[in-house]
Parts: sequence; structure tokens; C-alpha cells
Amino acid sequence: MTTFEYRKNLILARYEELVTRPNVMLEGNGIFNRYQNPVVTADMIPPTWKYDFNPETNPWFMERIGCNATLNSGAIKWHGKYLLVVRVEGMDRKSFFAIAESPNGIDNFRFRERPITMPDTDDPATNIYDMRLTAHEDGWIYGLFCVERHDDSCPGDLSAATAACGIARTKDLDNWERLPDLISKSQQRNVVLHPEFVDGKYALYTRPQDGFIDTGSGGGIGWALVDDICHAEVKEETIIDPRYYHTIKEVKNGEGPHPIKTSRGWLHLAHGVRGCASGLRYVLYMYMTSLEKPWEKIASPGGYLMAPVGEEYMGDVMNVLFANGWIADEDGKVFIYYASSDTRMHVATSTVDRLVDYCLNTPQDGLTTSASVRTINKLIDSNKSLGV
Ligand code: BGC
Ligand code: BMA
Repeated sequence: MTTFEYRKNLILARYEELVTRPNVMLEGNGIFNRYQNPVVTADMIPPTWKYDFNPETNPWFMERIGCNATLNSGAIKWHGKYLLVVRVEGMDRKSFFAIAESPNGIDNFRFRERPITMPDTDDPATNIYDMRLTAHEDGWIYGLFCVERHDDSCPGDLSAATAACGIARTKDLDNWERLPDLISKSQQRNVVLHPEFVDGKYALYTRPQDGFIDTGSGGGIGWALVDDICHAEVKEETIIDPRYYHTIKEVKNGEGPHPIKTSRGWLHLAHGVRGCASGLRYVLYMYMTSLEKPWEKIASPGGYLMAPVGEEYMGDVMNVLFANGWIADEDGKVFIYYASSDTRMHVATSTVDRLVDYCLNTPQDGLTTSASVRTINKLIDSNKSLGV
């Protein structure tokens, strides 16, 4: 057998084994359950995207186009399947979007034949990433994502960049219509479209920031109404979930996927960032807002919902969990899709009822050590009175 034949068979067999590997639920803390295996990894990129299958031009069956990571994915249930719009990052550091779909949401994710070809605007971006999907009540499915360009006002600084919100929409998830980028006074990352009209307008969760990395005076997750999504502009922005000293969201925070509507209010998933000696630590947290006024917070469970564990710490950007996709099924099951360390995608499952219970009954962050100890003592007292 030639090297070409041997390697081709091996690569195809390994790929097939990986994408059909069953996943196993691990019993967790009662709030959610993790799973044994990641759901999408760079090794699950189809071999036809990486290898030249012509023995004349690729006699050693070498990889020609490598993939670095599969991370921060938008999610949607579509024709009975669980779809991720994965942020795929090549070895050249460019991200693009590609759809991976699964029949059950926990394993057997397979990429479609090709990545998404996202149309550019007149001012093409260098990089695009982290799409939030929203099936809006106007009938379109929107994808909002970060568009990054070099900041040409700093010609000598190769790392100076700007972040803005790109907007595209589709009816079939294959063909995308690109709309103009969101106009905003500040830079923006983590912009998310609310699924319903509010006062007849489109509503956005925003994250104003002074610079590319620094949120600076940008106080947290914002809320803005937009008249025309085809010429979207943030005119007024109010902060609905602020950052706070010595919490999990001291340095930055940002909305994850769009909130899930429940009978008790809107369930929000977000990320919080703090700085430490080893860099930035990204964790996931939740909050709830009022059903009638999605911009008014009604519950704020203290601390994080999920932080990295085990191999989740390891990867390209260590100590990071990030989520921009979740799916609430008709039966109330919730699939939380999260990336670890900017490297791979995982799933955790819960239910709407459990997440509402978590939000309403987890004590708030009292913001001081004394308050935290008082909260624990209250629980111990109540358990003692039960004889525990
Ligand atoms: C990276 C993002 C990151 C951002 C801020 C971008 O260049 O692609 O993953 O969130 O920088 O650090
Ligand atoms: C951010 C995000 C993500 C990424 C994270 C950690 O600012 O927008 O793209 O997961 O940094 O690198």
C-alpha cells in the first residue's frame, strides 16, 4: 500500500470514529450536568477541508490547511436538529463560521459540507467571531458577531484594533444577507439581539467598551432599542447588569446567547471576567429579568454558574469558559454550549425549571466576606432546625 493510501484510510477512519463517538452524562451539582467528551473539536473538521485527496499533488497525504480550534458557537434548533454555528479558527488565526449539526445535541456533531461564506461590507474585516443567533419574531434568523479590524489611527501599533458588531440574517442558515455593521459611539463586542420587538423596536444587549480590550468606563451589559435593523444604530444605552469590584465580573462582562423566555421571567447566561496573576479568568454566570421589562433585573444569583474544571483549563487561552449558544427544547431541557480555553466546544444540560430555581433561590453576592459567611450560617441554621 502506498503512503498516500495508508494515511488516507487512517485519517478517514479516525475522523469517522471521532464524530460518531457516544457521549456520556456526568451527574453534577443538581443545577446542570457536564458530559464526558467535548462535542466539537478541531479534529472533527472534515478531512476534505484539510487534505488534498489527489495522490499526484499530495503523495504523502499531508495536511495542507490546518485547524487550530473550534470554539465560541452560536446555537439553534432547526428542523429537529441541534445546530452550532461554530467559530472555527485556522492555524493562520483567522476565524470563520461553520455549521455542525447533531441529532440529539450531545454527540454525533458533523460539519456541513462547507463553511459559511459570510458576505463582507464595503469595509471588510480582518477577523469575525462569536456569533449569537436569534430567530426573531420578524421571521428572520439573525447572526450578530464581532468584526475586528486594525485600528489605522495607530499606524505604528500592529496590535491596535477595533471591535464592532456585524449583523447578518438568513432564512435557511446557508445563505446569509449581510447588513451594515451596528453604528455605536463606543467599540462593541458581545452584542445580542433580543428575540421579540420591544415597543415596536429591535432590542439589543450591548457591551460598550472604551478600547479594544479595556471596557474602561463601559459599565457592563447594556440595553439599547433600534428602529431599523437594516441601519442599526445605538443612540441611547443603559447598563442593565453592571460590573462590580471583587466579584466574578470585576473587569468585564458580556451577554451570552439571547435570553430564554420562561413564565417567571427571562433567563440570561453571561460571562464575567476578572484579572489575576495568570491573566484574565472567564466564567459563566446567570441572571433573570422581568417578563414585561427584559431590561429590569429580578434575580442575580451570586458567583459563577460554571468555571473551568480539569482539561477545560488547558488550551490556547487558559482559564476561559465562554458561551454564546444554548437551546431550550420543547420539553424544557436546556443544552448549554460552552467553549473551554478558546479551544473546544462542550455541552452541559439542565432544564428551564432548574435554572429558574437556581436564579431565584441562590443567594445574591453580598459583596463582602462577612455577608458571605452570614449567608452560609443562615443555611446551616435552617438545616439544623431540620435536625440535619
Ligand atoms: C480574539 C478574541 C478575543 C479578543 C479580545 C481577538 O483578537 O480573536 O478571541 O476575545 O481579541 O482579547
Ligand atoms: C473575548 C471573547 C472571546 C474569547 C475570550 C477569551 O474577548 O470575545 O472571543 O473567548 O476573549 O480569549
